[in-house]
Amino acid sequence: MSLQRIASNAELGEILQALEGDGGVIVEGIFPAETIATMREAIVAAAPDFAPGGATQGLGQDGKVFVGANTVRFSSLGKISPAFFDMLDNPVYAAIADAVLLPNCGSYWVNTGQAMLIGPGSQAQMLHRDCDNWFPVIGPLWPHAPEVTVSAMIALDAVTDELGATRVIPGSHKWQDHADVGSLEQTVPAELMPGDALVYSGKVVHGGGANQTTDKWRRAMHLSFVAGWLTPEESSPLDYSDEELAGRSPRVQRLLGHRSYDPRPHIGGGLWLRHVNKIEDQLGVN
Ligand SMILES: O=C(O)CCC(=O)C(=O)O
Ligand SMILES: [Fe+2]
Repeated sequence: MSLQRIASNAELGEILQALEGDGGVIVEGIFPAETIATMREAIVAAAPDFAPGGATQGLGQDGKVFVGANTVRFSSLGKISPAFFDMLDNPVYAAIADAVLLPNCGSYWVNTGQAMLIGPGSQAQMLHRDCDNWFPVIGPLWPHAPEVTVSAMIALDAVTDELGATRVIPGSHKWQDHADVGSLEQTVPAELMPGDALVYSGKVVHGGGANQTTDKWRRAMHLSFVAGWLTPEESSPLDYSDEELAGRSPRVQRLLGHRSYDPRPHIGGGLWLRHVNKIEDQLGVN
């Protein structure tokens, strides 16, 4: 069993079918080389400002590790490079996220835009499902829970098995028993070239791999979205001012919490309303 690799210019339906079938798909060349090179340079330059193991989020118990002692993580990537805003407007990832999330969720926003750098000698991350951030909603509905989050692990350098490629258990998004997160033996590595992304369901079991090298870093970034009626991991609305986002697209403004949640055409209320007068601005209509 391995993950399917599909070129980013393939039919959207082909990508969605692989994502639906396996819970994850590698989309090759989804982000342009220049964007990735710019983002990589900015992330490498910023990384020394962040302590390894700092972003533990209080997670990981019983010897299980969520953010390893030699893993560097940081967010607010638009602060270090505007290339991040371009990534939010990436048409292929936008089309995938729209297809997966809009039918269940109304509009969605950024959950993570985060550098995830796994250092030499790091052990594998505990296996988990990203949707468990919102366990009180997901748990009782499992296995019929809606998709509320979709993620992309994006390579900034070549990401190999040896360096700690994300490991996925294909098909685990359909397992009946939510408590079952399988074992490392059931996982396959999502090896990526720069600009490739592992796009995966919030329901699929996965985890960062062990970095088996003594001197090389796994350089990747995580860009994930969540239903606009759920609280994201990252507080993007506080991280960016209206001025910083003034020239950005309505999509980018909404993704970073500077426009309101819009349930239409689904049932639901307008949430996260802004202090603006025009109703179309409040609800994020272009
Ligand atoms: O670093 C990785 O490869 C995976 C990280 C991850 O899945 C997470 O933190 O939710
Ligand atoms: Fe994860």
